[in-house]
Amino acid sequence: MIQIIPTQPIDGQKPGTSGLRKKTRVFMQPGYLENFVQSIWNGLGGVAGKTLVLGGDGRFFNTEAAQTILRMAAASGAARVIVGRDGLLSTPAASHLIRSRGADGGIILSASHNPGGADGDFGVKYNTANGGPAPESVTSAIHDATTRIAEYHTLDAPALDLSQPGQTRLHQTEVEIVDPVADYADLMAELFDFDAIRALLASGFRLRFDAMHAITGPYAQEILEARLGAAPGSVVNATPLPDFGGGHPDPNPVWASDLVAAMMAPDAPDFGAASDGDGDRNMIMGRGIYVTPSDSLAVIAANAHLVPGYAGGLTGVARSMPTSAALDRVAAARGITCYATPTGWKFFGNLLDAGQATLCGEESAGTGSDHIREKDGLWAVLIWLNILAARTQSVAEVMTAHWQDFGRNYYSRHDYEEVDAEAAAALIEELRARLDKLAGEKLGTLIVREAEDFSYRDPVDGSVTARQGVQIRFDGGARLVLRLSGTGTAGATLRVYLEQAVDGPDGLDTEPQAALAEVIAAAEALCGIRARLGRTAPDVVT
Ligand code: G16
Repeated sequence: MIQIIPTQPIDGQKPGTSGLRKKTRVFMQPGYLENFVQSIWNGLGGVAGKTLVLGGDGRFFNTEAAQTILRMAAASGAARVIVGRDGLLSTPAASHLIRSRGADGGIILSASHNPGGADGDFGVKYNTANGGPAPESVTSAIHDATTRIAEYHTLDAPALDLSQPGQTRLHQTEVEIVDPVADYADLMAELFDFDAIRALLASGFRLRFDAMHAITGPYAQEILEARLGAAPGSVVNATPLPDFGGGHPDPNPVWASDLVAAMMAPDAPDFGAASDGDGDRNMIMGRGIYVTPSDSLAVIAANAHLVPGYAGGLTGVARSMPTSAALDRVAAARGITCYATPTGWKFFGNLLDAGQATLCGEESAGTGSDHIREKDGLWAVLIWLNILAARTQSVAEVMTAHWQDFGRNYYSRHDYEEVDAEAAAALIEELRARLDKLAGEKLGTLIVREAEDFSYRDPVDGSVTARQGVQIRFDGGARLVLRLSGTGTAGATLRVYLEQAVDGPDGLDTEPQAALAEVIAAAEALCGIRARLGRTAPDVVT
């Protein structure tokens, strides 16, 4: 029985860098999720007759939200909803399912790397038929719909049993429950040389994959342990939990400190990796070495031809603007174009769809390719394993050789989290007002070469996205970027991105924070971040 429930617009339902993210309790307020979901339908011009994919990362409220969305899709006449068993799908698996099943779009329930639980964060994002995050034109239409909503449609129906794969029906909508892992694992087997990886793992090579009690546990157990033969127990924290075991499922040296400790120990495994809440981010380590996401992207670009799925070479590569220029060095050496986009995976979609880029990545631990339209944590792990198998070198040896061949871009990001939103916005606005006059100014020991507020013109559709971060380049190869995060749910997060390029052959093995000391000092000299935000140090250093 369809129910039409009168409602009113709720303030603040504006999708950010990656969908709508709020405190879980905000999403649990009566009508909050319903308003946003109905606004997605309205922003799309309705879902009658459409096929949708639905799944989430299993965080607290995932189950209830999936049932609500199923009822709302059925009440609005969707022809079919393909849903992961128990309402679960990793973000990469959802992207793949949308593409492989020719769906019109999909809803992913996740706040990604943000903590979960009743007091944590929840999120909803809409992906389009190409499998990628909705572009700005679609998210603005959805936001617009949230400001005009007057009613939502749902069903008076009991919860569906989503625990077994199969077909069922809700009102007039076909609901297909699928194994969340199988299709994705098959795709990985097509891209990579599983025999070579299996041989590597059989040769005594040890790995540790930390699923951080998030969605990739079952995926990693199936692919790494069952299909590739990694020793049982190689996948740790493998059981997804609604609150991620109280942890912060963000694969970086701070939040995955257990993995870092294991990889820095004398008896460390050969390879270590982690993924985030919804499985799209990755962290790569070798024995005694952490690989920055920017370096990982560059190494993958330089070695992709060794991997079956990319043996034909790369058409082009892309990185987000704050990501280091290590990728640019590889692209220049290989004679391919390297695009710099704003932060947000959605900006890679057009380049991937148009065949102008094969490989994309971001400093925020996202790496992926044209196999889907999201970043992909386990894909990054598998391409590294395939490269290590093909090169018969350790991670540390691969990195040393890479820096010798291409030069090195020391890189770090300093985050000031949950700071006063007005103070952070004022800091950025004042900086913007000074940009025209910065060239030639001395900040600490560094001289500004050029300064800009990054603006992106999409080479495929010509759309322009402005005000995407302050970028300052210095004489001598240093770069500083400042921007406010678009994924936080409390206060503001200021991200300070620091880079120092060294061409080599000398100076390639300095400790990164030491190599970046002059840029760190220049950032303070520029705008007195710590004093203005009332902090003595960044909260997270990656
Ligand atoms: C999301 C986006 C990424 C972006 C990251 C950080 O990642 O998909 O493209 O780089 O947020 O964005 P911000 O700096 O605005 O917080 P995820 O893994 O959270 O979906």
